[in-house]
Amino acid sequence: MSGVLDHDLDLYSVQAAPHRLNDLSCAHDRKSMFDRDGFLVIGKAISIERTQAAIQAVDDLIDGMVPDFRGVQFEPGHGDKSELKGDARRRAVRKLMRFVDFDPRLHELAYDTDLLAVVSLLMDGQQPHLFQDMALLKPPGGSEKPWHQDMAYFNVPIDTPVIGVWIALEDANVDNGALRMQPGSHLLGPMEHFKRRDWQICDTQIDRGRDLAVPLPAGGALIWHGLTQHGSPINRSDQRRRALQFHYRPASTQETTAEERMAIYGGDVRGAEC
Ligand SMILES: O=C(O)CCC(=O)C(=O)O
Repeated sequence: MSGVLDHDLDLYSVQAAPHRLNDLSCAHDRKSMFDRDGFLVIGKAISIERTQAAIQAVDDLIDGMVPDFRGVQFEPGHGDKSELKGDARRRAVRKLMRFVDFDPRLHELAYDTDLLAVVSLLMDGQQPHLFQDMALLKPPGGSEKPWHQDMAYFNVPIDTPVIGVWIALEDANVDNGALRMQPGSHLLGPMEHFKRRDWQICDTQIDRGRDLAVPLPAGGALIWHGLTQHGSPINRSDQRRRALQFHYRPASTQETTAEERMAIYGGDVRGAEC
């Protein structure tokens, strides 16, 4: 394991989120739970066959089977990436970006009709538009994703109902870097973010001990509101924790500018302390 622990361990709780819905159909009468907690946990969102096909698709993209695909990002500290081959290369990748148009197996997951029906419901019936797709692969030693709100990354009006969907391609648990959520934190509104270990909420602003870990089996999903505070610690195990993440906004959303976003979320821009 190559990861470096550069943050307080008590930023992340080990207490598991209690409510897990069986499948996507159960989400249809749980909008009030989503509105209260800022997230829903689904035990089985896609089949094991589709998780396996997705893992193969991710490996194919990492292995260079689709020459035009350029969205591979590595964990820090791996030297010359062109020298990395096979399993060593796959285990060095932190994320893939913008892959849906490069692989039909991943494309069909992002546009799954059962999933989009839930996303639309959580947007109060608006039509979802996929605007970001990533694979977050957190290999053994894979680095922390500090606490943040996804809205701090997106140039959209502040009241846009952005929905994030995170699908576990293999079991995620407290040791290999399952996501941590602050329940109800979307109701606190936008938080200032700072460029520290990442683009993140200041560690001193995190309500320590209130967060929940969200372990998921392969094929499970976590669906959250764009203002819900979340993050994930370093992967301290020798197991991988591969996941897909999709972000949707209403198709009618008009983009804003980075300046407008930073006027709200940019802690340093606003002269705030961290
Ligand atoms: O997958 C992870 O560990 C973190 C994902 C996340 O929170 C993000 O990219 O917004």
